[in-house]
Amino acid sequence: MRLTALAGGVGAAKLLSGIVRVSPPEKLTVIVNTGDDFQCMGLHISPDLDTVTYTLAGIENPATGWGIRDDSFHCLERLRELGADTWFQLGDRDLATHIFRTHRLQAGERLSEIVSAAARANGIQTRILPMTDSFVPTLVHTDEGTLEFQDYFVRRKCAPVVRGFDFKDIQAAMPASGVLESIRQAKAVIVCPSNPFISIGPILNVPGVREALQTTRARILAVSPIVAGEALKGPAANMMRQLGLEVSAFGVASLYRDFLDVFVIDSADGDLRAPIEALGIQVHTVNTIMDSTASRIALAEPVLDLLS
Ligand code: FO1
Repeated sequence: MRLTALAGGVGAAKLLSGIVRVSPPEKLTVIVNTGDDFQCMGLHISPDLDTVTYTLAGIENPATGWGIRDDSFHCLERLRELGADTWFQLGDRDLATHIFRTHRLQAGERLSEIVSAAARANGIQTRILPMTDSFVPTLVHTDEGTLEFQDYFVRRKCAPVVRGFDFKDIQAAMPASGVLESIRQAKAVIVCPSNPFISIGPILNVPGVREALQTTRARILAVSPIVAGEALKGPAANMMRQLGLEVSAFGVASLYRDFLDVFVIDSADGDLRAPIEALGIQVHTVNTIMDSTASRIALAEPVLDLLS
């Protein structure tokens, strides 16, 4: 079965690592958010692409979800000694990825080519695609003005109140080669349990992607990133609250209702089945908390069953 997944960072990477343990990794294409990308110390950082790549390679840092396991921070410490602003923690081995990517981008290569090269070098059989080769950074409109995403997320620790989002220059961006085809030609599409605004939102805003999801013959399934009114990780619940949306799996289902066939929600949210079904979406309840390899597989299995 040919599968395509839309992915943000940590939550998506965990589910994908379960999926590739129980189905052929080479049949999976992952379209990854690049709205979090930014320049740090002259380097091009792609947090979600790296989280997905490191996790599928089995070298992710399990404590943070981002960066490389057991990495050291000698370079960052030295930069701090030199008086540099070091609010964004770049590990030594992680830095190699950013240097590799930045150098090749400067030489004129496309981001998607560089991502493929890194995946190959990491022994990954799954196809990883950035949503676009263009730089379309997420801008967060807040009560303190408009902030670049990593400024809002890491430096300001999501403290400003969110009023909305923009993805700079996205109307002029093209989907990376293979993005639309992989949605149109897949047997099924999985929307990973990622933040609907800042992880899945940018992908849906790449020209042609939402239309491809609305018109594909693939069955489309999403896993809720909200469980019992809280986000599994990150600021999704706060953002929903601040934007005046219902903070629940129902709130997320409403955002995807124009293309979603099946919504997998946590067993704790069984009472939301009827309202979500009333949106015309089939509902399946299961434990969606992925706190071990076994629980990643235990979520991946019913997801694949529902799609086969
Ligand atoms: N997140 C943090 O909260 N603090 C950091 O210092 C940090 C460093 C970092 C370095 C490389 C990388 O790929 C990701 C990193 N992240 C860090 C995570 C990242 O900024 C966010 O988790 C994602 O953008 C949200 O999906």
